[in-house]
Amino acid sequence: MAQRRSLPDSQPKPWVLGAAGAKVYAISAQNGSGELGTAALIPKGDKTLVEVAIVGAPAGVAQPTHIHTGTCANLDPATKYPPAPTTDGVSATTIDVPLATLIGGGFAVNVHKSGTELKTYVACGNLGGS
Ligand SMILES: [Cu+2]
Repeated sequence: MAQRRSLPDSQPKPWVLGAAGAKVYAISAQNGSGELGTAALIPKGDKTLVEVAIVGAPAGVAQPTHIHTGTCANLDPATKYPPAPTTDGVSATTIDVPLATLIGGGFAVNVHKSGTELKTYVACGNLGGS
């Protein structure tokens, strides 16, 4: 009988993509970073689990990850909601906002290069629309 194994914490967790009501949006590289991936939004009642999975992320660097108002092309620099930093390509945080708000209000999720290089955006994905 096959034994169930769990992936290491540093790996994206693909089973959330099948979670009931989950929405998944592409995250594209910015400023030549080569970092790209997905943002999965999983409804948790009045809250939402935000799972960011990025390939090409630098090992061991906590990359600040935020939900901002606007689009990737025109982002309000003020952070609207702050999920945990993406570290080794993964961020998973339940935030106190319903899914319908996140996908209905003109928001984008972005990833910054590092805590000391906040002004360099390395990846971004628009939320909503599909
Ligand atoms: Cu940000």
